[in-house]
Formats: sequence, structure tokens, C-alpha cells
Amino acid sequence: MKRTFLTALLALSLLFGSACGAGMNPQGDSSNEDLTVIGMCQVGAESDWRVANSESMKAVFTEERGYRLLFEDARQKQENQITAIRKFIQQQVDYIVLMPISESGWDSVLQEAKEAEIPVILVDRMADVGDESLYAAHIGSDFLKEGRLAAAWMEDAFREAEGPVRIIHIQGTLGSTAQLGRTAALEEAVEAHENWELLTQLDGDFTQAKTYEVMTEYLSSLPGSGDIDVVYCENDNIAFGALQALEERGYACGREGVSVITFDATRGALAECLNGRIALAVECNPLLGPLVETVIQDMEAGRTPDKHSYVEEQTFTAENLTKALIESREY
Ligand code: GZL
Ligand code: ZN
Repeated sequence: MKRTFLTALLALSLLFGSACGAGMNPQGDSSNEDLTVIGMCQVGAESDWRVANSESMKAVFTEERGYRLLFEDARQKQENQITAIRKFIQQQVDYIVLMPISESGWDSVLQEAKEAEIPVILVDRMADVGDESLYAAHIGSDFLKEGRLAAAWMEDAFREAEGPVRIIHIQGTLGSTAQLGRTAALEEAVEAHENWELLTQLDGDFTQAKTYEVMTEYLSSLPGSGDIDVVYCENDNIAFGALQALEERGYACGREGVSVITFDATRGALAECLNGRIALAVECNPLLGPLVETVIQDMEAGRTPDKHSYVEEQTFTAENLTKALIESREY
């Protein structure tokens, strides 16, 4: 926007002469011309994690800090993301920041951004594109590693189990990098343990409502109160929906009952971990705003940013949690 804004500004100041005065735009506001304009295309507001991620971005990219943030919420539809990117290209923003809802379907619209010479930064999840030059950098999580942390905990927790370890797997938005990585980790672990039994895979789409619906339906199809050892939930909102459905049907969740595993580790999930309803929370850090700013500042200074940067993440159980720790966390 800086480029076209300056040209327009120059034309208008010539046209209106001193009326606008030097460095003033037609609205008589001098603050705009040196802002870095960022077109940001967010997945939606499907989860607590997503809300925290958006807040992290909005806290960094403010006018006081030198940015004009154009923020579009795609309401979990890829076509809305593609429309928003085309709008940003029309507006000639300086950077496009995209949190791709799923990995596929991005080549042509990112090609259009490349032809418009607008750098694209991928955040959180990945876009699976044939030509890596279609994005300048990716900042996110190693979701396979997150899943392997959960699988390692399961190995430890069920090491002595003689009989089958019966697992219900509730997945996030199908085709998203987070779902693909967390699913791959569980599937490879089930493969590696002949007594681990995958009872079913349900699509919870990262939301509590969808999970409650599909889990209630599945549980009512079980004879009596079937034996369940683990419910592997691919994010906290899935875990909240699963807990509700399980407890409504008389299942005890916790040490003596069903081990619920979750990803994200937002404060709400950590509280359930501390009280024992959730057995394991694997952290997934949404506070990516500062990392995105580092990439943009690198590029503003003519430096090439790292192609991929991953956030460090840990796991939580009742053993390493305290009320104070939970209160001290930012999300
Ligand atoms: C993970 C992110 C996922 C979260 C969910 O980085 O893509 O999407 O785990 C969110 O809560 O919906
Ligand atoms: Zn993560």
C-alpha cells in the first residue's frame, strides 16, 4: 500500500496544492503513508486457541507500532480465504499473512500474489504447494512432534496393560496440518503396539459442538457402557465436547477411568488437567504474533527470513501443574 499510497498522495497534493499540505493524505491525516500494510487471513474463531492466536496478531500489528492490519476472518471456509487474498492483492498490501485452513488448494492464488510481488507468510498450519517460492516463510508448530509426545505418554501410562488399550480418536479439521500431524503420530503408535486398539476415528472439526454431536452418536452405538481406555482429542474444544458426552453417558474421566488426551493446553484445559478430568495436555503455542513480526522486519531490512520456524512446546499433567502456573499463562 505504501507504494500506491505515495503515488496517489503525490497526485492529490499536486491537484489540491497546499489544501492537503505536504505529507497529508486526502483525509487530512498524515499518519498513514509510512505504515506497513498487512493483509491477514485467519481461519476463523473455531477454538480458544484460534482466538488467542488472533489476539496475539492484533496486539503486535497496531498503528502505533507502524502497521495497518487488514484482518479477515474466513469463518473456516477456504473459499473465503482465497477471496480475501485476492482482495489484499487488489489493495496492494505490503505483506499477506495466511493461516491456511487446510494444506491443499493454494497454488493458483499464491501464484497471483507472487506475480503481484506481495510476499506471503504462512502461519500456524502449512500450505502444500508445488513451488516453495510461493511463500517467503512459515511459522508454526511441529504437529507430528506434538502427537509423538502424546504417544510417548500413552506408552508410559499403559506399559503394564495386559489386555487391549481401547482408543477413540477424535480428529480436527480434516486436511489441516494440525490434524495430519497429530493423526499420523497416533496411527504410527497404534501400528507399533499390537495391544492398542483404535475403536473409531471421529471428525470433531476442532469444535466442541461438533464433537459433542459425533461422540454422543458413537457412544450410543456401543453395547452397554463399552470399555474405553483413551480418548485422543486433537484440540481442547474437542476434549470439552468429548468430556461432556462421556460423562452424560456415565463414563468416569480421569485416573481410574477414561484417559482424555488433548492438544493446545489453553487455560481451560489446564484447569481440567489439574483437577484430573484430562490426563494429558500437549501445548500448542498460539502466540505467534512476535515471530511473524520478526520475519516481516527481516524482510523490511532486506534480510532473507528462515523458511520454517517452529515454536517450542511442552506437555502438562496434574503432576507438573499448579493453579499459579495456570493463572500465569497468557492464554
Ligand atoms: C494448531 C491449530 C489448531 C489448534 C486448534 O496450531 O492449527 O487449529 O490446535 C485450532 O485449536 O482450531
Ligand atoms: Zn502447536
